[in-house]
This record gives sequence, C-alpha cells and structure tokens, in this order.
Amino acid sequence: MHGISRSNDLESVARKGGKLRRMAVRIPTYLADVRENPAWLPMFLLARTIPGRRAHWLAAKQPHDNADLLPSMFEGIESAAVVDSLKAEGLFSGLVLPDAIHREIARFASETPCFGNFDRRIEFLAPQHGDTEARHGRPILSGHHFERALDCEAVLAVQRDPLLSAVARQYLGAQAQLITTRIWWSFPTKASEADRSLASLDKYHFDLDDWRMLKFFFYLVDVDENTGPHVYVKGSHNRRRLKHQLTLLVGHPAGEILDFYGPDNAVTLTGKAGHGFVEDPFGFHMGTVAKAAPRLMMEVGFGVSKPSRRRFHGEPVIR
Ligand SMILES: O=C(O)CCC(=O)C(=O)O
Repeated sequence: MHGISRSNDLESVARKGGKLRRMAVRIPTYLADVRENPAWLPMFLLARTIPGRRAHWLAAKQPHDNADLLPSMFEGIESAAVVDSLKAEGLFSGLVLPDAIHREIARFASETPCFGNFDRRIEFLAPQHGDTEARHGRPILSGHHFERALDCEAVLAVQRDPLLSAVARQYLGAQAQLITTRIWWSFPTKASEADRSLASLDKYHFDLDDWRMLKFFFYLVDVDENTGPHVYVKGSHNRRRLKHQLTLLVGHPAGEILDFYGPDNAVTLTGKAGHGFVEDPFGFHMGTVAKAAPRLMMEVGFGVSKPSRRRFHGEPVIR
C-alpha cells in the first residue's frame, strides 16, 4: 500500500515537473508576444475563462452583408445552418471540396517540398518521407508547406471562398478576419511526446491565439481511423471546468476531458478526400498520430484581433 502511494507520489511529482517544463519553454515566446502587442496579455490571461470570453463576445458587431448570394464552391450549404451548429456544438461537419480543387491541392502538396517538424532545415518531398527520416536519423511527424501553400491557386480559391468568410462573420462578428492558411502532412512514425505536443497531436487542447477564433479544416486524402483523424469534443466551446479555466496550460489528459463532457461528445472526424468541417477551436480538440498512411490537411483560420507576426505553425500571416 505504502509502495503504491509512494509511486503515485513520484508520478505526480514527475507529471507536475513535466507541466512546469511545458510552461517554462513557452515563456520566451510569451514575452515576445507581449512586446509585439501588449493587448495580447489580457487575451492570454482572460480568454481562457468563460466570463472573460462572454464579456468579449458582447463586442461582436453584427455583420450586414449577405455573402450567401455570392457564388461559392460549397454548393447547397447555407451559412446560417453552419453557424447554428457552431453555436450549439462548436462544430459543423459536412463541407465538401469539389474534386478538382482537392486533387489539385494534393498534387501540389506531393510535388512541392515541405518542412519536417516545423524545421526549415528538414526540407523534403512527402513521398520521400522514409528516406528523409533515415537521412536525419529521427522521426519526422509533420511536413508543413508554410508560405509555399499560397503558390497553389486551389488553396487560394478555398481561402477566398465567400462561404468561409460569411460563416466567420456571422459567428465571430463583423470584425472577423482571415489569419491563417496552411497545408501540412502528418506522417505515421514513432514520435516523442514533445514532437506530438508540438504538432498538436494525441492531446486534447484548446487554441488560445485570439479571443474568438474559427478554424476550417479539409482533408485532402481519404482519412479513416488509421490516418490520424481529427477529434473534437462537442459542447466544450462554451462549457469549461473551473480547473481548466484557471491554469496556464491548454492541454489536458483525455480522462479529465471525457469524464466532464461525456465520451459520446468526442467526435472522431473521418471522411473522403475533400471532406471538410469547421470548429470553434476554444472547444477541446486534437489530431491523432497517423498509423497506416499520411494525412494531408488544409486549415483556414479566422480571428478578430490583429494577428501576431509569430504564427505558431510558421504559416504566412495575412494582413
Ligand atoms: O492536426 C490536427 O488534426 C489538429 C490541429 C490542431 O489541433 C490545431 O490546429 O489546433
């Protein structure tokens, strides 16, 4: 009995040490963010609390345009239906990219070198992932195209589609603006916990880059249980344990999340190439590590504040 409680004590010390380390490594980035934009600090401290968010939401301006009248590649999707689902669940799944668009982006992503593990020194073509790992002698979990994504006309067409901006304005308010566009590979590999955490994989977390955000995701290859599907916890965008509001950490153990929201609310999003969904990333979500085949994904993100020059994923900042 004594042995068990002692080993539990040691585990808890190790866990807390891990948490402190995770917070400590981010301090230089936080300081750079405050220096660049002092308004970042109140956001960073208060946007994780439900009252702070609700207060900020009161500043949302009503949009007056009707972008549903503009031609969109997402035929038959009404922005109001998407927004209703986002408000209720934090998630709408059911967007479909035209075949020509997702095939063009996938071709571009296979033929354009990407950067492994967010490191610009590891540059390779996705089909050469195995050789590249062997050459560098380390697992390569992700391959980002960074600013090169914007050389692909099909990427720009998705980014500029009027449905995306209409949904963003109706959900976030008239201040909504495009902040990120990225395409990236997630490769099956044996990655360390630190690499997985950097790639937002295998740990429920929420995003805290702005007071109010929205992220559109599109699969560019078929994604099943073995291809690293994205997971979202429905309803977690507007309900939060006090404990998870009063900590600087954004990632939490699956047990704590599933106990609070119920396992049935964790939706694993699988779908064919072209399948898309949109989520409020204040809700808990995560990617999972691909087991059998690489996943290629596109993200278009919206926020309401001046985007910081530093983007976590190194993608271009749209001004
Ligand atoms: O790769 C994924 O599915 C998750 C991405 C993610 O967590 C994020 O963009 O915040």
